[in-house]
Amino acid sequence: MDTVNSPRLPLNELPAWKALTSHFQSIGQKHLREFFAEDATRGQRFTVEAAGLFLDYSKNRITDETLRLLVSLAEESGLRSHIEAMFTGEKINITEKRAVLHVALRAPKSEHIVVDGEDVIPGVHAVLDKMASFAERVRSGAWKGHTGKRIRNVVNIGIGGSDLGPVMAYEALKHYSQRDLTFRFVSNVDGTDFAEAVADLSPDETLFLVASKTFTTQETMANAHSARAWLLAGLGDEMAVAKHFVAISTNAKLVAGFGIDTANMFGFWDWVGGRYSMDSAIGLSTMIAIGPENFRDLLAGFHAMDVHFRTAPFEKNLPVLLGLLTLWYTDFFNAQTVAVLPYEQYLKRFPSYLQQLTMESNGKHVTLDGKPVASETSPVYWGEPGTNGQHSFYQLIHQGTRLIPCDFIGFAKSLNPLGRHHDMLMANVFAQAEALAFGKTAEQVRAEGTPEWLVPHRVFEGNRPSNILLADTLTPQVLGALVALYEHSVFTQGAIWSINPFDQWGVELGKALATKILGELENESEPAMTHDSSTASLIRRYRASK
Ligand code: G6Q
Repeated sequence: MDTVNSPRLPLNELPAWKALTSHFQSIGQKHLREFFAEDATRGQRFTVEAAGLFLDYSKNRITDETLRLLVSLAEESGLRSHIEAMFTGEKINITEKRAVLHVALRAPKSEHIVVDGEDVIPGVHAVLDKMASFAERVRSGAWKGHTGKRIRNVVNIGIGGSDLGPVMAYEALKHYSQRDLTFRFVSNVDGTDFAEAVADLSPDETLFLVASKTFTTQETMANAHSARAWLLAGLGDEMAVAKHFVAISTNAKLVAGFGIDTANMFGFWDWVGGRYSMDSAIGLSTMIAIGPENFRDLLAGFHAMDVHFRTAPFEKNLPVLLGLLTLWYTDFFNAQTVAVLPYEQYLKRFPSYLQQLTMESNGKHVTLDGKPVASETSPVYWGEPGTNGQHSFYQLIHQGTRLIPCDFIGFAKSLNPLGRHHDMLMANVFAQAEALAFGKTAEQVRAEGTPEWLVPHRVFEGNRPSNILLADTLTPQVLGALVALYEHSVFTQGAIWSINPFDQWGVELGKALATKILGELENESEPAMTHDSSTASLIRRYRASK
């Protein structure tokens, strides 16, 4: 509790912040064309490589001095001690009084991390071993359903952190998945999600993984009960539940209450936040899909980035640099969003995954000591896989009025080599980043013979920053490193903003109101309501027409 709570000057009173403010006045408007013209080695110098990921950050509106000041800001904010506090199990999630130890989920057996007097590492490996033996039984067909048939379909029921990681990882690593198994992910309380997920499945070949840390989440419990009813309607025997349902949870009592044999429960701990849990038992669907060995490679990738984050000097530290660059645009250029643009079809759900990781973590308006923040916090993250976005929203990134820093993600090799496709894909990554940075001047447009009236429309101002992340191939290991990179970039920003990236009080109010309103929607007689006039009349209108 002490490290993150130790008194610190407000962000905008730190010497490095003040220095950055005046530094911004001098270079904020300078064009990337000038930066590159002044230094022929910029494209080689502003790069960093770790855990199988290469980052070219040269197309950012920065100088060596910017980097020096940003690194000083990280130092003055106590980032170094925050990192140590996380890795050593201090209760840095102060509003929930919890340690934050997703890094323990991928630590080797030889490590020791003690929380409340107990080394957590043996427990982590015990769960991984239990997951592995279960996953192998499902994959081999040794695990049989109630009627003796092998499992063909795996349906993960969970929401938020208990859904977005598993579905992203399944899609990202589909190339490595066992193809005679079908995977579905049900999250939304909208009954359509469940109905469509099981429409073509047979209950006797279907295994449900109910993924819920608390086992109280309204959406997940509603879907789990509907799944139970669907299974029983098909198989007609309560005993079937034990063969077709397993739970991933920290709440053994409620799991047993649901009728799931707690021998088939995979546990985790209160120090794993939902959005940081895809490498815990919440990743059981991933492990069944890709197999235990590939899952261990995924963990190894996470761990490699963890070690880098903890030990590399800040100026060579990939997550620290990524976090600092994001903060530079958010707080000094007033950029409101970041576009994440994976040029890899398998990463199609990566932007949605990142939305939760970044925005639920750093979308905060008060500091750790409860005071209003001194600057903007998390930008909005969004994106689509390339090249699709190019034919839709890239227009705004190139010629709109907003500054949108972009993270491009690409791979040297395709998992599905097909003629010229991969060269075409990667040519687009490099071309987009080049076009964004350098644009096209009016003189260049005129020189092409463009009539004068059309010239303004065809000018690209350029000076739009981007990062390019490259890796060799999308392997489980690389995916682990990529996710850990963003986790620690979020951590870096949170530490500097002096906010708590590990709570999510902002999701509470809507949940509480929905519980109250649900009663009013289902009430037989007209309920007495205390809502504002808009909410009350919407409820009346719905009641009348439902
Ligand atoms: C993530 C959040 C949230 C959580 C879901 C599901 O960091 O805490 O998205 O993962 O609300 O919670 P359960 O796993 O408890 O069902």
